[in-house]
Amino acid sequence: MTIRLLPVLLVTILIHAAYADFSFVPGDYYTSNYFSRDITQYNSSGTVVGSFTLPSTLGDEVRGLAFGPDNLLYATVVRGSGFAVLALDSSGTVQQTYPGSVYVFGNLSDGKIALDNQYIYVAGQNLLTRFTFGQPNSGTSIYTNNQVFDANPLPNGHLLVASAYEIDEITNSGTFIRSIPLVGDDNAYTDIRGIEYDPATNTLFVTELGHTNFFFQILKMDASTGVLERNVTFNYADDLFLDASGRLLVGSRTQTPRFYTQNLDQVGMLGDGQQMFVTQYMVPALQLTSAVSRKTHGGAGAFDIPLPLSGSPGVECRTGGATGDYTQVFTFTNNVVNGNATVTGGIGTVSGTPVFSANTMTVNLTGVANVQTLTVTLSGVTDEFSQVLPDTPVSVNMLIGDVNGNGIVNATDVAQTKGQVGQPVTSSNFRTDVNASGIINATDVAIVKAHSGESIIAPHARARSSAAIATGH
Ligand SMILES: [Ca+2]
Ligand SMILES: [Ca+2]
Repeated sequence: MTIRLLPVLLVTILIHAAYADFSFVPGDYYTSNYFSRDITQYNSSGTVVGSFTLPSTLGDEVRGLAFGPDNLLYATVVRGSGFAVLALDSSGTVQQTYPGSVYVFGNLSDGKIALDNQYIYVAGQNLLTRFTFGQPNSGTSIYTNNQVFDANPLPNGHLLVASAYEIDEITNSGTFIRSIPLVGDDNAYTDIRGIEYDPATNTLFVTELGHTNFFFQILKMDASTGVLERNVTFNYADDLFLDASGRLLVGSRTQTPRFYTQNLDQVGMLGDGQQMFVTQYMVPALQLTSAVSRKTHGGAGAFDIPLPLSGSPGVECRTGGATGDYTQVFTFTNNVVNGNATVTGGIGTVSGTPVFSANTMTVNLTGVANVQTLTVTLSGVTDEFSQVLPDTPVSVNMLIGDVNGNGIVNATDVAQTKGQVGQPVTSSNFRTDVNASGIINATDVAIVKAHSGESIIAPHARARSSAAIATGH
């Protein structure tokens, strides 16, 4: 008896362990479905990593999902002849319940939810219900039409709302602004199910069940004019979500959710199995947070010269050896996976391909000339969430011997270097180890003296100085 039960027990434990990790992870996707109380979690690669089942005491089904500005997951749940919006934390504990009276069980596509910083909107039946954050009993209908299926807040504080045959822009209190026509197909929407809007490109995406010879469409449209720019077929396409990387995730009544580019080319799928409602936990924006010029000083280790991202460039005062070699390390908000670096100002070239490790990108440079401003431009840097950094230039002033970093090499730098001779190289004096040998000695003093008179801030002085060096005077 025990032997026969054991495998079953093991399988149960394994499944439970694999799905016990339901949590809120930046970039992860979350889905729900009609006729189910499950919320499924997928990692950013689209693999199922967790799930949460709503206790039946809290609702009959989970429908629309959206993350709020408070990082809680807002879920529309069917409750008998009405519904509720539950604000769930990452353990699935209900933090707030917003009760509604609309019969969202009445249509499989009902219950989509959208949020802005002030309100929660739920589409269902012929109504758009609006709640004020933090006020559970604030539910009020702000819009009516023939089968209201989706809403999408806009940057201007308005929202787009989709009924089965119409898309309107309204204020957040429901005042009508305009209708967006469909210009293309037969100039008429047929059974819209979902909408999504990209303010960056003013593009509107629409799913509709469609009509004869135009079934199950995903439409890409100009949001100002309604002109249809492209359409593809996806059976029972329904809820749409524009993810952090700009890809469109589309759920379906009968199909596994799919990813599309904004040009509606399919580029992947989400896990395995049909899911209707889709969303993503927010992702931090990809930004460059710091840059340094790094050199290893023999046995004393590596030391970094900060390269400010704005204002006056940092000053690299150390020698680059016979071939002018330097290394720059860039640090970002998120883990980065690829990208390019090129010299776009000054004399020098990028050597090899950049190295990516966690949230850093390391760029090796060679042939870097002295007494110049060098600009390295990062392009196409992409993070683990497929977000791409805009082209970003970072400049450094190359001035060997400028140990105090004021843009000119003079007696002050010589004196400062002399003052450190014989001292161990530390984070407070490493700039005086100008040849990065790991010791500060007469060689460093001699290098600073040899470059004395050179300047990054006075081009005329630099020209004279170079000429003097060239002629040996
Ligand atoms: Ca100086
Ligand atoms: Ca040295």
